[in-house]
Amino acid sequence: MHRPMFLETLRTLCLSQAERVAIEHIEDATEPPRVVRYGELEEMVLRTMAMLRQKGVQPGDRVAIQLGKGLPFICLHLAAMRLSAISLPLNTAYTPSELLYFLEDAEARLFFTDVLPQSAIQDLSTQTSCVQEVIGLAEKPQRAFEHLLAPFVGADAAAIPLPDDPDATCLMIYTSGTTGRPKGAELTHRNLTANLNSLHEAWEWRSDDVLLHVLPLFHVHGLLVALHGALNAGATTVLLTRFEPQQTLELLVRRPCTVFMGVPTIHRRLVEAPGAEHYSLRHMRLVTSGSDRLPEDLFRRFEERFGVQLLERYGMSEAGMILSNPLRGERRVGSVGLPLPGVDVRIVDPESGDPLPDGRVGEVQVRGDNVCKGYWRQPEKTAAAFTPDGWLRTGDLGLREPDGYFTLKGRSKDLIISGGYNVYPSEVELVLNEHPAVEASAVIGCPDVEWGERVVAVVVLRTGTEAGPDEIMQFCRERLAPYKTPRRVLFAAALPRNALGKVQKSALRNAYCQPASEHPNRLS
Ligand code: MCA
Repeated sequence: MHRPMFLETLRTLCLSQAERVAIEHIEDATEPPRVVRYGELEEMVLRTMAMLRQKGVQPGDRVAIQLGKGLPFICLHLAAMRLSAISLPLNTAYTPSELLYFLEDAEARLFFTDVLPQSAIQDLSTQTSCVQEVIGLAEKPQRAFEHLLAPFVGADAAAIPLPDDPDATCLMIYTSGTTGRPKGAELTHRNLTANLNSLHEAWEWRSDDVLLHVLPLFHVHGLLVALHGALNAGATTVLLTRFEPQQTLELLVRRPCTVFMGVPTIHRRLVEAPGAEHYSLRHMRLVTSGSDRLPEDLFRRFEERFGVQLLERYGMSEAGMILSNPLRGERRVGSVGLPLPGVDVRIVDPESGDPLPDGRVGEVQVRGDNVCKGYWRQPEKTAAAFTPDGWLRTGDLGLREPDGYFTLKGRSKDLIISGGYNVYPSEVELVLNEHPAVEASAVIGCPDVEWGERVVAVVVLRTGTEAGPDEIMQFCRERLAPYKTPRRVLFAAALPRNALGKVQKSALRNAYCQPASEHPNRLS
């Protein structure tokens, strides 16, 4: 039986339900939303394809997209994939030096940005050798994009066949690791489609669903789970440019919406929003939580306040969604649920690699058509990420209950999750160590009610040098996106190390993760 890939499903929907609303983009609460029907979306994607082709995009080329939420992002992303090129979404918070790394590493051919001002675009253009054109849309992105598309008609691109190789890379998502710089996870048409099919079945997506979308589009959560999920079902996405709790509650109730997806920080802000007690979300079909552990108190408070139970699920950029609590059936607090349809999950002994019996904690490993094919131009890191028999090592620790539910129990990788964003300590330490006064540094995550964890740096200064926490934070801020920048910098005479010289992060967390008032800034 022919099972269509995502782009084919979407094109069919665009033609068969041209009048249904695909996107309602709310940029400014005081203005009416920009409504795009499925037929119009197809037309815009075709014109974007024609524009990209005219700019020389060939199959396999990387098209970097650093745009805020809106139609330009969606059209460029879908059009690049339709041309068998590779969509490369980039976080809008990246600093120019971070950006340069991604563009060079991916060897992006085109770079669309509404973040960088014209002067920075000029600097960047001279610094990269691979990017053939930087297209700046900073001034009124929507209008600038329409202007860019004006000369093109969709009919010219309609004849371009859909990508025919399901195993070709169509999307690259950068993720970091415990060592070195971020690497691009290569996702294929098959990966995206497998994940959508799993979620369609597990969450019972419907064409009359209305999704309120408040997440960034440049991550798997906002892009593949939320946006693609809704498009793949022919549903309507109400796209909010920025998450704002009051506006979100208002829209969930008044629009009304049936589906909402968030990270724990977002759900907490909803529960704690002034006037939240006046809102009931009982009409909602599905409210999910992911990207970070859902604290038990939040699970309970959300249900008490809004009359609907959060559905916690677990995934990662390399594999999309892996485990989910059931839509119907027990949503077990503290558990990430059951393997999604078509996804195999096992727990193994991290040392021996042997599968472990139920109830024992080990590494969570995943296999299925959802799992990416590896990291862009990094065969060694790709090999290290998979077991010899083809399972992806997630680096997360967990156990399986006898009835099949999985519970996460920590991480074997050095990773901080703040507000649903992954922060890799090694990346922050590399920057800290560039500061002339820094002899050594270690970055840890300290528990935080609002953000899950906060980034804290412990720094050893070179003898005879002086630097205060503000100076060091500023140094980081200039080189790292704000969410990676340490919120606190503490000083130590030395870092605790094991016999092999490895910094003992757990000792640091025990020593330093305490309320700010209990810490002097310099410890000896
Ligand atoms: C913003 N800031 C942050 C974060 N977000 N700092 C640490 N961690 C963060 N996550 C900074 C801002 O730059 C600002 O810094 C200050 O915090 C206050 O910003 P605020 O306005 O309160 O934040 P916000 O803009 O409202 O953002 C909070 C947020 C956002 C809505 C929770 O972080 C968010 O959308 N998170 C979701 C991330 C996500 O989608 N993750 C999925 C990836 P300053 O004032 O100093 O400039 S993981 C994934 O995709 C996997 C596959 C999965 O399973 O889902």
